[in-house]
Amino acid sequence: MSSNMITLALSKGRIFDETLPLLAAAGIEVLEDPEKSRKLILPTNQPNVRVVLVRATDVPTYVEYGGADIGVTGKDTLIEHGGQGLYQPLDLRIAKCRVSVAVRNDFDYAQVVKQGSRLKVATKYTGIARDFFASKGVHVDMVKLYGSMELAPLTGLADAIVDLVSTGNTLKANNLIEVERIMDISSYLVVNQAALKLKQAPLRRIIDAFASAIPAEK
Ligand code: PRT
Ligand code: MG
Repeated sequence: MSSNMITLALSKGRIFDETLPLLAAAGIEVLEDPEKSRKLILPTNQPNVRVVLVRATDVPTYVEYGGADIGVTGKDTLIEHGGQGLYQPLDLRIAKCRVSVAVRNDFDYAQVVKQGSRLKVATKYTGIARDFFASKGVHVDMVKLYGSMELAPLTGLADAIVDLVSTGNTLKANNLIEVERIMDISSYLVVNQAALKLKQAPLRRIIDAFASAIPAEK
């Protein structure tokens, strides 16, 4: 690989889709559709820029260790990763949602908090959940899950979940209600710190173009 190649890590789905307009502002066009291609490395119209497709939770790791120079990742994922070794120059204000606590309609969350009883929490976001409940003084038993958190309260696996909510439709469809809003989430540009020094000019160009194309605050 030539040393002036810029590798950008993205995950398929909403992050890829919502990053496309920012790439366009930088004059970068991805030449293949990740939903149609089986390739994990996608060329762009710029010979020195390529996109690697990784799991959303792996983006910070790729950038931390230099598997990619730059990436786009949710604040949720960034907090759970820890952010070590990553320069985080921009809140891109895309892929917005929130991290919330949800329970079954018929579960008396306020009572559990008031009485100081233990709460069984299922989540992929154990770091965020631990900090949040510790700050409230609520004792929790944490169950780590990797997906379909909504199922946990319905099957008795947990009393509550900590998960991402955007429209609220998924909670509603599963008879769950949002009882706490922990934090607002959007996606960030993350940059490998060594790459920022070694490939300063091309990375600065991308960072500046992204900055100029960030959607306005709603
Ligand atoms: O899906 P997969 O397991 O492959 O990986 P992933 O879930 O980590 O990736 P992806 O692409 O689903 O999410 C990547 C990032 O998008 C997350 O880290 C968030 O920062 C951001 N994002 C924004 C969201 C949502 N909105 C969102 N609504 N990620 C997930 N959701 C899910 C949520 O988990 C819940 O299941 O959508 C459901 C709720 O949506 P509503 O609209 O019904 O409330
Ligand atoms: Mg998902």
